[in-house]
Amino acid sequence: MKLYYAIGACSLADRIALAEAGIPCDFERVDLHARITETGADYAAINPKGYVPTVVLDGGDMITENIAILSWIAEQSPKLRPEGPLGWFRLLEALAYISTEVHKSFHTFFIPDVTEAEKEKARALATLRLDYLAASLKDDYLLGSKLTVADPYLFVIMTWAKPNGVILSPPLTAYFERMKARPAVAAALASEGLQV
Ligand SMILES: N[C@@H](CCC(=O)N[C@@H](CS)C(=O)NCC(=O)O)C(=O)O
Repeated sequence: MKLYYAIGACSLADRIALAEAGIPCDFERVDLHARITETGADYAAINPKGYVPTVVLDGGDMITENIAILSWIAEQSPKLRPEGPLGWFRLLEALAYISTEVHKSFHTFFIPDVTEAEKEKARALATLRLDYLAASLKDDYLLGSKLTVADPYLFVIMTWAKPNGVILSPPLTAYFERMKARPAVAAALASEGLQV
């Protein structure tokens, strides 16, 4: 299988989750401005949505959207999903919150020529969304004592906080450091040449 990614983008969540799951994968970098991959392929022809992540499975089927890709990884690797009768739904609930509330609250920072006032508004919203998670964090990971595929997604968004002036509360700073210390996370960061 192959993951189309951009350096430091939300596709890093899928790279980390794949590493945690021990699922072998090839990686192809996408230049999101030029819409060309590192092999010179036209990215729009691969995924007409034009953004990352995209996964192409060994049989040729394509999956897009972090919620779907991370759910697929969790299905392959049950250790990365919560247990119990509501486990799947707790996972979807967390992935949806991270995608549609936390991830989206960082959107402004990636728009060129955005004003400082707009950035300040975005910081306030991102802080509000993250504060909810800080308050609900009762254990080492988002959904309890073990890592699930929701954690790499939140972690990657948190890597965008400091560079954009979003201050993480102490519980989230501790969570961030805990995630960073995981060998799969460190390896994924190194693969993309990132220091966070
Ligand atoms: N709805 C998508 C959004 C993915 C997304 O926001 N990707 C960003 C990188 S984190 C991207 O590729 N942006 C470039 C663009 O939209 O042109 C998902 O959840 O997977």
